[in-house]
Amino acid sequence: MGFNERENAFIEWYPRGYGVGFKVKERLFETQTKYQRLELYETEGFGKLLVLDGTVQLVEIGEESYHEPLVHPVMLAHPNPKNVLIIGGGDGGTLREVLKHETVERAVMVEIDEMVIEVSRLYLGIDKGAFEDPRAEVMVGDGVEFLRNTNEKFDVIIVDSTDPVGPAKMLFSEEFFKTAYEKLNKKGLYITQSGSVYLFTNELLDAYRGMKNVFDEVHYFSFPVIGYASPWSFLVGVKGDIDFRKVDLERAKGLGLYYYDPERHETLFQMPRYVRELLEKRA
Ligand code: AG3
Repeated sequence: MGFNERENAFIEWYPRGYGVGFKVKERLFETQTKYQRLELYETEGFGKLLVLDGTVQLVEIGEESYHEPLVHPVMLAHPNPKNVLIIGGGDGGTLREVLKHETVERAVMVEIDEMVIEVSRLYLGIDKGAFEDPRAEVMVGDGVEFLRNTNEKFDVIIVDSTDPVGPAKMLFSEEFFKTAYEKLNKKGLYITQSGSVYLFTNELLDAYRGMKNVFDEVHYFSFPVIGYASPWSFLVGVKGDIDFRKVDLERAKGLGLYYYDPERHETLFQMPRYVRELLEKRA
């Protein structure tokens, strides 16, 4: 797991020996935070690489292939998202994309690991000033606790966590989905990344079933993400009367999108046949 001296590459090993790697130009640094091992590299062809506990969080060149599908489909399907909550997302990429929406009055981000915010702010800069935006409120804390205790309600809740295994597991539990449902306004959308379609299929199906038990409607989609074992899956929970299959193309103008194409929103829902069959079975 991790940096490979012989290859001069960082390689993330997924289950069944499936690897995703990047040739490294420079090892920028490595530290053990209160919660996890954090590594930062300069890669040969994809800019900086951020790694947490041996798993690729993002590569600088291509990170939008994750942040765009995580943020814009829900933001554009919601009729008027004003109050947005982000759980995780310490690098600031999700916050940056959320704040592109003019409807947003307040975006709260709750990240458990202060070091991720610090390191990203200082050495990565993909937040592009989002942390300083007056509409942003950045908090360090446990997202599960925060959501349980807040009196606030949100239009959109975005979970930008690590994998559905290990420390973030709680974020994929039915109990947590229930809390999230309660803390959404009458009409609201919830989205979570839910792992590699091929390599975390069971975790994905478990999360899908949990969400099905809680939300009024659940949608699955996947997207080819640069840096992860693609395709990557996302799950959307709907509360109230919102059609996630339709997005507002007017509001999509001016977002400067590169990967997610709102004019082809329906293509998000393509999936391998066996995944459709499994999801139908779990429903
Ligand atoms: N959030 C982590 C997605 C999970 C990646 N998993 C993996 N490589 N095994 C990304 C943080 C970016 N804001």
